[in-house]
This record gives sequence, structure tokens and C-alpha cells, in this order.
Amino acid sequence: MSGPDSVRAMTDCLFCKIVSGDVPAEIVRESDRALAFRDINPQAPTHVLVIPREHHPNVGELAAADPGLLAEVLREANQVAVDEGVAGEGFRVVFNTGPRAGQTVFHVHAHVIGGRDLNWPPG
Ligand code: IU
Repeated sequence: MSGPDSVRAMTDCLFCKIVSGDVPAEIVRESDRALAFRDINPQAPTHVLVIPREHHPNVGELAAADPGLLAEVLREANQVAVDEGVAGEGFRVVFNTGPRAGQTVFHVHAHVIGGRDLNWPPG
């Protein structure tokens, strides 16, 4: 996202403020273009959010705008699972997309969830 929308996003968006350091977060991984930090309301022993530093509202818009950046988010998500020791036993990567799926923060984020048995289908 560029131009006036990106300026609005950076001033209004909580995750943009985590990227800029204005809002604190427990960061577990950083790359040039992505950031991983612990969810403040964890739903499992491992619950980490991976975001692109650049503001994109959801995974569909990120995929359309910059597929390479989406690939980086997924690589980082996998590395988080490795670092947390849950890659072998199994984990889940979830992009809630849109209000009906429970998306509450409109800066795309991958939930990396693991460390317990995960039910299917999800609620
Ligand atoms: P959702 O997919 O948009 O519902 O996920 C947003 C997540 O962001 C949710 O799990 C919150 O607990 C989490 N979160 C956070 O980690 N730090 C915050 O300051 C806020 C939300 I607000």
C-alpha cells in the first residue's frame, strides 16, 4: 500500500505502531520485511503473529499486491514454528480474513498456533 492510504494506515493501525515501535510487543523474529511477535491473548502455548512491515489489510490484498512478501510471511511463520519447537508435532497457520472470520485487526497477520491438540473444524 502506498500514498495517502499508507499514511492513514500508519497513524491508525495498531500493527503499524508495533512495526514503528510506538506500541510495545514481545518480538520473537525480525526480517527485513516481516516481524513476528507473541499474541497478547494467546490461544495455545505457542501463539505468535507474523506480519509484513508494510501495511496490507488482509491476505488477499497482500497476495495481489506483493506475492513475494506473502511468501516471506509464510517462511517466517514456518521458522517461528521451528524455533518454538512445534514444527515436528504439528501447528497451524491461520489468516482470519474479514469480520465474519473474526478478523479484528486489519493489517494482515498470520497466526502461528501450536503446542496443544488443535480441533478440526475450527470454531
Ligand atoms: P484477528 O485474526 O484479527 O482476530 O487477530 C488479532 C489478534 O491480535 C488477536 O489474537 C489479538 O489477541 C492480537 N492482538 C495483539 O497481539 N496485540 C494487541 O495489541 C491487540 C491484539 I488490540
